[in-house]
Amino acid sequence: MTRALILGGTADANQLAEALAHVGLDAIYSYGGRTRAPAGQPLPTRIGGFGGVAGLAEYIRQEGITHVIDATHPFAAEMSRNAVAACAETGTPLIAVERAPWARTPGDTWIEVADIASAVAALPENRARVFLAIGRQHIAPFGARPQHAYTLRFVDPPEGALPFDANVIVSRGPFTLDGELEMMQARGIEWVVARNSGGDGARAKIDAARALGLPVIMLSRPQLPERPRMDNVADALQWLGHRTCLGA
Ligand code: 3Y8
Ligand code: NAP
Repeated sequence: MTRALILGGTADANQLAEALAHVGLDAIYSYGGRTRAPAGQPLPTRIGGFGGVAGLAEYIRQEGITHVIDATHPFAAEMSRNAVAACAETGTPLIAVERAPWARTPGDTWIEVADIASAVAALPENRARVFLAIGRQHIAPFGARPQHAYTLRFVDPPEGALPFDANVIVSRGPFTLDGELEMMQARGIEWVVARNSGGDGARAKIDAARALGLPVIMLSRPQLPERPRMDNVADALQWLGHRTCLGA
């Protein structure tokens, strides 16, 4: 009897949860507990870490999980690595729903960097108006360049002081092209720092930067261990042995 664990927290995971609930498959949706009020799901939901590889392996055994679907974000590298290790340890089938990275298109001005330190180093010396669209967890290193006027975007209001003077937009996305164009023009944004998340939920800022001729410092994805991958929810459903109702 199939009992699936969805490692969630993304638009893809939400679409998968809708589809699994629709076909009545026994599944649990898991959030890491990063945001104060995560979106509700049509499946039983758990929130918070498992306690590393051992904790996830124990959870799989105790809950009788038969399949794990890693539908986390491409930058949720630790969760993805733990899932590979725990599924190997327990002999549990694992699949990753992993959307393709955004590809540079004509008109894009990207500076591709491997890590946050390189992103900081890629900023200009002279004061500029910089939109840091990389969330809350990894912004402190930009404090090394206090000459810039930063705009940050968080899912939840900041707790306590920021590591440097900045203007914060609180919004959880998904974002629209018109909304991004309006925000960037109103704030006179000159540089954008983004992660190559892929998917549609956050690509509007990339399209807006292209339309405005702005440079984007683009953080490349972390390396993940090899694991079976699909780039769409319909295939993941079929992997679980269910005819998809998603038009495939
Ligand atoms: C808690 C679940 C949906 C899903 C929304 C997607 C789209 C918007 C793009 C920008 C970039 C960023 C950030 C972002 C995107 C979707 C999707 C996606 C980027 C939620 C969610 C959780 C999180 C965690 C949060 C991180 C943060 C990253 C903001 C829910 C809304 C910047 C990633 O405050 C914090 O600690 C936030 C942490 C990890 C990265 C960071 O380091 O700060 N996502 N995002 C999940 C959990 O607890 O398990 O609250 O409902 C999900 C979504 N985030 O359609 O409803 O699918 O990719 N999320 C990045 O790309 O750099 C925003 O602002 O342009
Ligand atoms: P991460 O750094 O890869 O994981 C750190 C630890 O958080 C994991 O080892 C695990 O703790 C716990 N964790 C992460 N995701 C979890 C999940 N879905 N269910 C249960 N525990 C989880 O993770 P992250 O990058 O902070 O991402 C956290 C969540 O936000 C994920 O759901 C991800 O899909 C979502 N998200 C992240 C980004 C991003 O930019 N990173 C963007 C959009 C959405 P234990 O070791 O204790 O098990």
